[in-house]
Amino acid sequence: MFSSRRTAATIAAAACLLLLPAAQAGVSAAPDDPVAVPAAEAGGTAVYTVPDTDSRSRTEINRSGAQVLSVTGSTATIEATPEQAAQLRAGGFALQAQQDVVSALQELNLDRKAAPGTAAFPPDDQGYHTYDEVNQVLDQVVADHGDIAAKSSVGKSFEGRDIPVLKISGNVAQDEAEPEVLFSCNQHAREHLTTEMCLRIITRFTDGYASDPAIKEVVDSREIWIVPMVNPDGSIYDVESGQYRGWRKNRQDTGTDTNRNWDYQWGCCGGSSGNPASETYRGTAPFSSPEASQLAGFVDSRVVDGAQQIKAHIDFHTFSELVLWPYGYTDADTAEGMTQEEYDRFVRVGTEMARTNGYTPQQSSDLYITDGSVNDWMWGKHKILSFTFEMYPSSGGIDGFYPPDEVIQRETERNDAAVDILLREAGA
Ligand code: 0X9
Ligand code: CA
Ligand code: CA
Ligand code: ZN
Repeated sequence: MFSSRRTAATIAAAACLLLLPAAQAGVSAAPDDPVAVPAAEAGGTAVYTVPDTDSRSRTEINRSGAQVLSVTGSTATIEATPEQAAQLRAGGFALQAQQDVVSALQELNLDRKAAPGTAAFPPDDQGYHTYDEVNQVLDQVVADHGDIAAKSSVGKSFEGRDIPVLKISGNVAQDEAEPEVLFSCNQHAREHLTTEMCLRIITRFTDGYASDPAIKEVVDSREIWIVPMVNPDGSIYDVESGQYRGWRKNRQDTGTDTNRNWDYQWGCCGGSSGNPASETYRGTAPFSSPEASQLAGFVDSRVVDGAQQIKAHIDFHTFSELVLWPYGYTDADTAEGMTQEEYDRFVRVGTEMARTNGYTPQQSSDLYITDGSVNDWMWGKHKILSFTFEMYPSSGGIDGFYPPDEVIQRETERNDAAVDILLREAGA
């Protein structure tokens, strides 16, 4: 049945569908059967490394419908169907096959002792928080620290879930004239380590408030907004079967890449796809995805007396260990809405943050062109000093999205100093 469904799918749709191992796609493979259908037969995607790429060629790779997963130096790791791989090879790219995605996921799921019907995250990854657990943490933080923490919602996801936001500040119930800072996580479903990053920020600034004068100083002089799960539907979908699915997008029809759906130069420049099956599908219109639209509405709502209160922002992603700044839609440093002086500030702050965590700082289009991404909108519309962090690991295939829960503490603490720098810079 799996193969007949596969045959019925278009090749393009298969790129997405086949991220689902058979056992969790609701089809007939036995849960204890780890044998993958060979990728070529399946028409499924595989992971390849590609040497000697630059931002131009990586944009070209994305335009073929394949997807750049990570970049280390000039070597890109990409995910492609056999057809896309053949096309890229014909275009002169030296693809080296690593592993097909279905078997990579099956291997990973076996390694983490995942099985259908087990808890949402596999038994070995219980350190990660599900949507319900995120809400429990937020509720507990508010119960313990109601003077400095307040929970609300930026709005509903496509499937109708609240997208929670926590505010942390002295006199939290008042809207005070203090620089506001936004941290957002988990736009991409499978990037679960980012949710833990937002939770780390929350616990550090609430648990540390009473005992750490430096923390108290920051909390009393800023209003910090944290959205730990921008894409709850996708995040839940990725884990709800008990086995990881490798899902990236939201759950609207075949999924929109919310990080291509922001209303700034939307779809302008070949940095997103118009094909609904693509992993970088930009949606039917700017802000057609409720998740991007609701988060944008929240940011718009922080304009008070004509002045945007949010001064700085980090959107956390995985992976590649990068600090990225706008614009993503163009290779140019300066463009409409970005003077040389403003660009230089991004370079200065981005480089300073990267020195503390060992990431590589660069303009986001140095990775590849993206249009409709969150940072371009935050800066282009609101002049918010907006960065993307691509967290741990520095390289890898599909497994790069699923580091074992043992690394959560180390890899989230790693960004403490960078987070502090951004909070400082919001007052500059
Ligand atoms: O492609 C993306 O959306 C981000 N990479 S990921 O592997 N997490 O999907 C990078 C976005 C960088 N572009 C901008 N920030 N403009
Ligand atoms: Ca305050
Ligand atoms: Ca305020
Ligand atoms: Zn991402």
